[in-house]
Amino acid sequence: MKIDAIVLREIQMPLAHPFETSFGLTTMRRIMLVELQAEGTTAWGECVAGEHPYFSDEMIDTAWIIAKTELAPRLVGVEIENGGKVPDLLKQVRGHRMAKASLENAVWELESVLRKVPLAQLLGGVREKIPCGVSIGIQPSPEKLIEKIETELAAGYQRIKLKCKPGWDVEIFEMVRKRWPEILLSCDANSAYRVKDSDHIASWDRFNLLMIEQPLWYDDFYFHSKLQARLKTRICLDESIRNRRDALAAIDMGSCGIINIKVGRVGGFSEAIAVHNVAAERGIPVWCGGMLETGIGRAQNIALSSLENFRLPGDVSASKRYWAEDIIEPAVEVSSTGEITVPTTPGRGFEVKTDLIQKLTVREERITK
Ligand code: OSB
Ligand code: MG
Repeated sequence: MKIDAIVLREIQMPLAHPFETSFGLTTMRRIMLVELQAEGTTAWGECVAGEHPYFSDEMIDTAWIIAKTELAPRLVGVEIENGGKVPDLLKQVRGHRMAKASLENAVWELESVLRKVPLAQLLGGVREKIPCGVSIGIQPSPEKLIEKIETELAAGYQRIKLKCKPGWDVEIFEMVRKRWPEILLSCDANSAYRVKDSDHIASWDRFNLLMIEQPLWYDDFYFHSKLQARLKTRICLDESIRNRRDALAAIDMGSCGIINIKVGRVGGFSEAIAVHNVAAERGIPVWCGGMLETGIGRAQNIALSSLENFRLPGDVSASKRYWAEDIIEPAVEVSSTGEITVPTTPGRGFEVKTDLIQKLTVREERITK
């Protein structure tokens, strides 16, 4: 495969519902899309870097400059055998995993189109349907949270994840468990706690949570292993896991019992598959995280979630939870049993609405040889 041109685009889209985490509130998304023009066809990638370097040290503007000046020039005009060869072409650049993933994933998509196989199959997927959960942001009031949960459960979602932080935790879990003693429930702190909060976090065992996601520092394994030793509830690591070696270290140290895989956070499909495999070998289940993606990233998350060891409901949910109008068609829909059907047509399995993308574009750059 030879890429003729790579087009970077920044689109801006308001979220249908503002999303609040322990690190801040998002109302408007600025998203870098990557379009590959190659072999008479096109393929797309989405960069999950945020508007600010709060979730990770990347943000859309760093991803843009790195993609433009360092990554895209290493891919344009060279013969690329398949998506799995991309990490090697980009390895001289350290870090910038979200920027790398947007390009690598587009190459996998291109390969799936040219070979006329579904992207899920190319990645090694085996599931026809994937189980879906939702991530519910911190709400203006407990009452609003209850309403949200009611809506999502009625829609069929199989697992409710509550964003939490000091001051929005035990009282909230208490209230939710009183109302729904049996549902699959988890929480995600996005690193809002410290070692001194260990007793407090240990008291959450009584809520029978499926997992506690990333309670401590975003770059830590050691203190998570000390905390995990005190808990019955499994810790799930998100931010801390950057690659396969991190997954191995975290599992061997007992830092977690579950791993959230975000393909952008680990630098692309190749590394995501490697994390998936090493977790599978050690009996650690994984699930697919979300980063408020448009349909392009969402479709790629669905494909990834079809791999065998994605055993728990992911944060991959319906387009309408995020966007008034998604940039793919059909929009991603979730069945009344809380599942998404994995497409069986070649490529990503959803059409990209190029006219809509053009309307949403605020900057554009074309990289050729
Ligand atoms: O930690 O999983 C996270 C969104 C932005 C940044 C970090 C996270 C999230 C989510 C949203 O939880 C998941 C989704 O896309 O619905
Ligand atoms: Mg998380």
